[in-house]
Amino acid sequence: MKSVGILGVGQAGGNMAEIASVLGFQTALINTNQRDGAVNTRVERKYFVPGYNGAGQDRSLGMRAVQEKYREMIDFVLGSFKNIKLLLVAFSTDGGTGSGMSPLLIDLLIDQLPGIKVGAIAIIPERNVLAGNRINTAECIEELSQIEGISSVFLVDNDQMRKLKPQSSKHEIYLSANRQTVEAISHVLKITNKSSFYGNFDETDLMNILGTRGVTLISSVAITDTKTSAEVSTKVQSSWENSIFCPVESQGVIRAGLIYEGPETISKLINVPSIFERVGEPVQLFEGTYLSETDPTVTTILAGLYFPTRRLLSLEESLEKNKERLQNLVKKEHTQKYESSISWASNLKIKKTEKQTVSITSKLSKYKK
Ligand SMILES: Nc1nc2c(ncn2[C@@H]2O[C@H](COP(=O)(O)OP(=O)(O)OP(=O)(O)O)[C@@H](O)[C@H]2O)c(=O)[nH]1
Ligand SMILES: [Mg+2]
Repeated sequence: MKSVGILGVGQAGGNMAEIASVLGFQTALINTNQRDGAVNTRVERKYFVPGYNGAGQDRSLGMRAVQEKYREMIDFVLGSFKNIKLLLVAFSTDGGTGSGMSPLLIDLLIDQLPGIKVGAIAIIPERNVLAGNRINTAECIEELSQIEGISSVFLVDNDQMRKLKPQSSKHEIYLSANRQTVEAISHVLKITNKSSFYGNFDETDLMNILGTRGVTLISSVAITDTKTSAEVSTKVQSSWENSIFCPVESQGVIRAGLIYEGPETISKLINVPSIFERVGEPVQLFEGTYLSETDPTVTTILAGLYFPTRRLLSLEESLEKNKERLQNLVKKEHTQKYESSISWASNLKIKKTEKQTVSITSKLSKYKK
């Protein structure tokens, strides 16, 4: 059994948990909307918050659901995962349910799950989403970044997938993003089960890295046909730009993993200081070398990174630019009135309501000659 569990919250979280189930993770989901969660058939354990029918992009509704039902939610989580070392709560930051519930829920779970670290898989929306979604993301990330005892936060960037596949439908973007995220985590877990003569990367190493507070990124890159250390370093560094996670923006990785799989000849080209030049040397590095005749691949895990200010500002900027227009739009909701210029014409439609009955005798006399 894998030592990482995935708890999906809200629709995107449920979809992430669905793929995780397929890849053999222990999973569960929580939603305010039963119909959304029902489609994730591979997830066996589900908790639907009674009395809710979705949060309609309203984070405060999601948050309220936790305030009302946190006891049930904690019990549900305790009963859903067995022998895990890390629980990752997956959700989108721009909806209502997952975005509103998750920071508070994570904060509570940190103290309520003995011996289990709690981290997050938080989805950042594409650049073209509308104001309401941007506001949700900004609020959610701010709350998430303030949680004291939190472990790794994986920031899944839907925009990264859009860059790779500009013509895809939303659905394809979501599915590929979910798959890549769960595969990256699954890949590093699988490595911990392999043995090597030359340097094992074991589960304790991995948990040490993933237990780090801050933003975490996992990336893998094939280094087939590379001839120099500099080329290898460049390829590894560009894998940090092209993974499904928000690209690294600044120095400051705290703990890292560096795993090489492939033939021995190419393993000699790995030069740790040169690889880490861009992000700064971490406090601790956990290495693994697995010699085989497969394509040479370097997998890196960078933990303890700063939240990517530039990426988040790109979401906030358009709010700032449209501040007045947005404020006016919202004000208008309650102030707007339509005044018709033809109100006089309403009289045209007034029917005489009371019909005067005329007596038979008077009608008869009217026709009398
Ligand atoms: N990567 C990924 N992103 C998704 C997926 N589904 C939705 N999203 C993102 O999540 C946003 C919508 O959030 P949902 O997860 O549907 O919201 P929710 O948590 O269910 O909250 P409410 O529907 O408001 O109650 C979209 O704008 C996308 O950014 C998914 O399966 N994968
Ligand atoms: Mg939903």
